[in-house]
Amino acid sequence: MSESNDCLFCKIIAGEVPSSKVYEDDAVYAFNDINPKAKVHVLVVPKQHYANVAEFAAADPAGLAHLIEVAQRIADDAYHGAYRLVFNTGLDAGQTVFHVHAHVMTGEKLDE
Ligand code: D5M
Repeated sequence: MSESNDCLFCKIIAGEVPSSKVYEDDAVYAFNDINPKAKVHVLVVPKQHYANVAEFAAADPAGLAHLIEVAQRIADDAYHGAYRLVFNTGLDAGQTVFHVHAHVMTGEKLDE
């Protein structure tokens, strides 16, 4: 479960595909979304490969809490702690990369 051969985000974490890194520690990697939907739009991903947030939560709840803590810190730095956190789950919800990722959208007042 640690890495999936054909996973884009596993390749980004491994440095095999370039990315604009925002933050990294032993458990998570954060980088700017290539197609930003807000002034600051960062993807935060666990280094372990899980297909979606439910799978991640079931396997590693503390890891999910840590990922959210990292998202909070990014928003604290970018825009006084105000942010939108989105986990698209499933094709019909717009998930295109099946390695769980939090979209952290912040840096400005967001549309409602
Ligand atoms: O979100 C997948 C997101 O991943 C989408 O917002 C584009 C982004 N993306 C795709 N490729 C890259 C690279 N190479 N760098 C940075 N961001 C990328 P989803 O919720 O699955 O639709």
